Amino acid sequence: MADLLKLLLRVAEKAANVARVCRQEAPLFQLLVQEKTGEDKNKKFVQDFKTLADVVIQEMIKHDVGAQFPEMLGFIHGEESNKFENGLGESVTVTVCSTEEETAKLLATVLDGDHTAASLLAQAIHQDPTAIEASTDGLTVPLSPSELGIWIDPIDATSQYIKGREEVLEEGLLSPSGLHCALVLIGVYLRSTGEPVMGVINQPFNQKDPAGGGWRGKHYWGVSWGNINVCSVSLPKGGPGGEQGLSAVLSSSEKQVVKEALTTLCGPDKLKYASGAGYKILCVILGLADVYVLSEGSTFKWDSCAPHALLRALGGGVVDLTKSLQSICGAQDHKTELTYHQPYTEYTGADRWANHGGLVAYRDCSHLRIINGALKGKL
Ligand code: 2IP
Ligand code: CA
Repeated sequence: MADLLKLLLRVAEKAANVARVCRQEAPLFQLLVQEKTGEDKNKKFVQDFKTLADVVIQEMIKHDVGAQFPEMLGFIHGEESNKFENGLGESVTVTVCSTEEETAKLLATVLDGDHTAASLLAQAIHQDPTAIEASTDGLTVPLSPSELGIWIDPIDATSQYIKGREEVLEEGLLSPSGLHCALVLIGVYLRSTGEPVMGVINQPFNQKDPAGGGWRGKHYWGVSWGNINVCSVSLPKGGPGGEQGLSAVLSSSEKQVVKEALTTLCGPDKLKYASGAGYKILCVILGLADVYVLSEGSTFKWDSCAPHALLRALGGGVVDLTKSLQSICGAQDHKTELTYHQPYTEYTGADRWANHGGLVAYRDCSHLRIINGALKGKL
């Protein structure tokens, strides 16, 4: 498990480099932000450069993990399909090839011959990232790669990534929108039970280098299995809620009834809104909010798996809100925790993997009980 963790930290850093390069290199940036008009709207390569960047990152992670742990191939999933259609109507399967040149050649076919963009992207994919320090020495978990599966969200909060607003982050404060909400999320779950056992979160745009103007990222990780609970984040003392009441973070599109119930519970100052499902769970992990409540099924397994593992390592978790409100013993009932191994067979496409019952992310069980009490009978 320590080797898998080191590898995931490395590939997440590579993914963050690709995300940064797509914003830093003009030919890629233009593809990323361009408005689609007229005829171009129907060309899939133009329509979906962002999707291509996502697919390329996802395939790179599959490629690198599969090379070191072949038993995991077939159990590495993500949001995107790697089948593309170029402007000529040809179908292309995007994969990471063994050399940078081959990858560039393949990408050029999806980018309708834009060799500059294809080469820049291939270069970022094949580049070795700077070493990631993680004190994983002595971390032994009795699980083998053949028991595990992976969920990847190559870039969560894509709209913030594309808008690209730069914020100066203040220590200890939640900042509702901007580039810092974009996260690379890699979660590992147990195939037999679906529990999340390891998570890596990479924030590609954490701090802008005042000298060079480039961005520095930040990463977080956690492992949770049986009595082994290790997290790169330490628990904040008291947190923003502390004795003064609970703080919550919501999506700005949350239902009015939930907004009202939580305004009553937390008070207007302790109820915050932020973009990105992954970023909102990260806020709970970092103690910038006590809970993240979502009443809709608008998140997916790839959004929640990685940060869920970190919360478990800290003694918290992520429950299905609908099930949690129905359960008699609330937080004591572990059956309400989200799992990652089984699709909803009554749905098709991405919806098979949605967290349909909504969710509550929490660090402390007592907070989950308070949320259950405040929302019971209201949804
Ligand atoms: C999205 C992204 C959105 C979030 C949505 C996710 O993933 O995190 O920001 O909505 O649930 O699925 P909201 O910000 O309202 O919480 P992606 O950006 O990868 O599509
Ligand atoms: Ca997402």
